[in-house]
Amino acid sequence: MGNKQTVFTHEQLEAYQDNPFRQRIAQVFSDDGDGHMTLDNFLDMFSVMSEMAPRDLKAYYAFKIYDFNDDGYICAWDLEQTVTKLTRGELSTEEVSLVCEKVLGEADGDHDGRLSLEDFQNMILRAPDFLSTFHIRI
Ligand SMILES: [Ca+2]
Ligand SMILES: [Ca+2]
Repeated sequence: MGNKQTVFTHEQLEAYQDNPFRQRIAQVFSDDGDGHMTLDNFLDMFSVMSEMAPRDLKAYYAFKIYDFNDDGYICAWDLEQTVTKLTRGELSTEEVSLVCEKVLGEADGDHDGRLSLEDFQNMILRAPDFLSTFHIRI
């Protein structure tokens, strides 16, 4: 078990319950990919989301979570789902499209119209907000 903690605080569980990506997070961290998490899956998730986790590790999992259709890239459609959830539905469809265009325009380093993990990691250096959902204060 290493130094993983085994008891969750009320605040940690609340932060998780309140996370707009909860369902996606559960899918990514569950062994079977259908969102049924074992205790070990939970522990892995909390260690990735802890403030102590290295940024690259967080970026790797954030990328998987934002890649809604699991094809290894964040395309415009994935990005729209992401921005809509990050802003908790407070932006209009046009505003979401504008944000996505801007993010893709700035972060798509090789201009293939979608974000690879490398594009995404570069984006996070400029827009750390994209990782903010993946911090849980411990
Ligand atoms: Ca995708
Ligand atoms: Ca690209």
